[in-house]
Amino acid sequence: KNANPKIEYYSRFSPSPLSIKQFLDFGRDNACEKTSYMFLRKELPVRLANTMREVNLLPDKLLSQPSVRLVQKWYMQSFVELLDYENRKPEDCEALNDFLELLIEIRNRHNNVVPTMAQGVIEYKEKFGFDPFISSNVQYFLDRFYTNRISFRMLINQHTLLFGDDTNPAHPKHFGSIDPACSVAEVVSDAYDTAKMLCEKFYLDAPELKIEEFNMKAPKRPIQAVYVPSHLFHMLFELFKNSMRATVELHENSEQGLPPIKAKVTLGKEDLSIKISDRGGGVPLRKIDRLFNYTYSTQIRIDHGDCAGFGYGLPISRLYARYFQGDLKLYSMEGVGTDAVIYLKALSSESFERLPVFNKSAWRHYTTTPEADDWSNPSTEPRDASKSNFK
Ligand code: W6P
Repeated sequence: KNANPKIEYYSRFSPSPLSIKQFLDFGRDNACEKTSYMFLRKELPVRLANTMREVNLLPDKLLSQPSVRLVQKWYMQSFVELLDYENRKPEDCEALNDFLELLIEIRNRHNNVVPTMAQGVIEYKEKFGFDPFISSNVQYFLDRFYTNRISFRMLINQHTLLFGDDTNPAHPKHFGSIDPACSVAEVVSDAYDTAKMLCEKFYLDAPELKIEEFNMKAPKRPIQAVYVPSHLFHMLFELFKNSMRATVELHENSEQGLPPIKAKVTLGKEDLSIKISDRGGGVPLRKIDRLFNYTYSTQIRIDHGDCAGFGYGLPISRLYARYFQGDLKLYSMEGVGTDAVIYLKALSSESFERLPVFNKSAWRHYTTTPEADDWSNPSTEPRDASKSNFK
């Protein structure tokens, strides 16, 4: 099915996950461009091929949508272009320079993968309607596909930031995209400010922020993480938009003004946790899963322009958290409000990339049909005792 036998070849390798510590140590200790080149010219095709095999397992009705085809074309082109370097020696300076240029081109080519895939899901739904089996397949696939994309861009960004001549003047103490002393509360506050501006533009008001810290490891010291600040910002910005929207919409006509959003940053032995709490009225438990569902979130958008809920924000934020072995969870109490918690690993040596692997188990997810549910359905019909319940 794959026109290119190299996809088959590279997809047999599993991706090699790196920890934040490894990324950092590599960038810090006189990073070697040749080493990075040697690693990436194999690892990038491996990660692309693993994901391309999985794209091919999507249901035909989805795979045949024009936007999905377009995304497939981008992946194939990038894959083929990377193979040009299979036989170019790292001692060849020109190879190193061309490779770096290529990475930048590939990054640009893949800029719109997320909205384009979303378009594919919309096209599919318009033609064939909502199907729960396909929807759970799509969920499984997109979580893996977008995680792969996050990881792919992480690798490209590290290489281009460390070895390109556009060394980041804004952040001289960063190593590539990693800040070895990322002040978590500062990122919380930046993300809040950005969301606040957006919120004020739409609603002419925004709730205040209160930040608290609890550092179990070093009491009273500000909490720092070895992390990718842009990832953290992305997650927090998304959470603030949601919290602000809920707060403003619930309290629009109330006298007391808006209840503040509270942020609490804590550091323990194992976890660095960030909780964002709003008093926006909460979400019933039944609807919480939907907030992370791609097939669900592709329909309800537009109405609020940019302020909150532009579709894929929450599911992708959770992928960012999980990418380095953390998580993002929502705890809501309907009628009151919502706590959103981002969990990160406290130790950079434990934050390994969490990467999808294309194997038999992944394959089975796409090819087996779900069995009958083994929990009861709520039913209004009284049970007929004359008929056996054991069908
Ligand atoms: C809400 C819904 C939501 C989603 C994500 C984060 C915070 C909140 N608050 O009411």
